[in-house]
Amino acid sequence: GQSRIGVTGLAVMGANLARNIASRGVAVAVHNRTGSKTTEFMSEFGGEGDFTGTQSLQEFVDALETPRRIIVMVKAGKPVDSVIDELTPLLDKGDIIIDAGNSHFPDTVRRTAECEANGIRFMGVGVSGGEEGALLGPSIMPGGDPEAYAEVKDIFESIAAVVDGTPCVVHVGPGGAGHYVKMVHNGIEYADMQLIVEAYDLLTQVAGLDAHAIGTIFEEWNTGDLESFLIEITGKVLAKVDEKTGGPLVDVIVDQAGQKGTGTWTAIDALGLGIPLTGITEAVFARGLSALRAERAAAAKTLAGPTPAKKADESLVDDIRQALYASKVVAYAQGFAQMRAASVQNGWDLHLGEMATIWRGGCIIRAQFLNRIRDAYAEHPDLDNLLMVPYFTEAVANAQDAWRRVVVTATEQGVAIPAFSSSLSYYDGYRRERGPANLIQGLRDFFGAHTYQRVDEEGAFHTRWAQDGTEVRTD
Ligand code: NBP
Repeated sequence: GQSRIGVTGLAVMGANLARNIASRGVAVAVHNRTGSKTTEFMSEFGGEGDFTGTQSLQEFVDALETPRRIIVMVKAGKPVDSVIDELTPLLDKGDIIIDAGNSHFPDTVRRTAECEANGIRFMGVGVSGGEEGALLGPSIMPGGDPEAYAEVKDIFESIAAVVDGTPCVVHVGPGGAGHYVKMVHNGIEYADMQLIVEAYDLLTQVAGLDAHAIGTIFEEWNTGDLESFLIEITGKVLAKVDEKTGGPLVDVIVDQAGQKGTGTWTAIDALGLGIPLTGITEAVFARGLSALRAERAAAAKTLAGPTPAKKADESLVDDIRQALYASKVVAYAQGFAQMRAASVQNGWDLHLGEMATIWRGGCIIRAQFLNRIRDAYAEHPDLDNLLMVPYFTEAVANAQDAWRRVVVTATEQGVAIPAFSSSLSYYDGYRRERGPANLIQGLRDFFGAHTYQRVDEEGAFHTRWAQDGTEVRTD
């Protein structure tokens, strides 16, 4: 018989996704540009389920029942366009192409329109969880035509991670919404990791602890509010003993972070939307700074820091935990505010509580904490900012003294904490009814006649700074 779904692109993600689908009793046709990979896949995994290995795209397309459901899991960027171009002439109206890679959402918007013009339904689907997630249960963020989604919903729900009986997949919204949400997920992952490494840095530089001791602290933190996959694996990475030196492995890993660009996309998008996204953006900048390794080596010999101060006291470790939690709340509040703004701008009608729900399992940012976010949106679907629900308002209020002490200590001791401190600045800026931008408006009016509004009168005003200094109405 014919296969219900096809997967083209059999690198680690595509192969594991195909195996996950087949493990649910679904017949899967598989294909890869380099045919030998398909042959290898079939000899290694062909016995696991109802697979049909195909060598040409024509053979692949012919192996599928209609409407055809085709998952494309190739390298993001040009390869996705190439595959769509090659598939298009072989497909019938109503067939569905599902791009499950990490595509940039504007590309998804464009591809959706291009495919639609050819009568093909296109879906951009975010898949998180790395190779293990793809095989055993990822978090899936499908975007695109809801009727197309209905054709694959049962398959997606059967392969996704499950938390408390709920699969970690929901139709996110039309067009580029799925890849957008995946992008913000990845951005939040950047912020989470940056907060973790700032805590690690303080525990090393200020508290004077070694990697193994810090690993134990993270293990303990993973039993409380911070419980999450990333905190859990931080404990494991810090505990790892290097086979060559016998010391902690982290101590011999080069301090230069890689990146594939999704954090940068998230930050750029936030700038375009005008949404303050300090946690994620500082995390991207911190990776950039880490990459300037040669410059840092020179600067370390040249630029002065503070004279090393007093020893840290006992309470520092718990202060850092609280600073990490409060900063994390801010990073998520910002990321969710960004999704809300994008939803309004694009008419996506994103249900933010559902995003928290499908991120509870399968993905890299999975955490207990997401249950709280889910509850917040269940009660207040139109919430402007997560900081405003009682649970988070109180959590940050309780943590703020510790948070401020940590920022002061780090600053005094010369330890860089861009995410901790910018999150605190965001918090302090957000809770101000009247900020200092009145002066910005005064300056803009001075040099550019950009006008200002008054607190005591409607309308737009300009002061004739260079002339007689009088104020005029300009509206
Ligand atoms: P890669 O991103 O390494 O892509 C390799 C696949 O793309 C191979 O099947 C390759 O075929 C195919 N391909 C390329 Br390259 N150019 C092609 C072209 N012009 N036409 C057709 N096929 C082409 O694979 P991956 O690591 O499995 O990731 C797949 C997607 O999933 C990416 O978008 C990635 O960002 C995303 N993702 C990855 C992870 C992860 O943990 N790795 C997690 C979440 C999402 P070939 O064998 O013929 O070269």
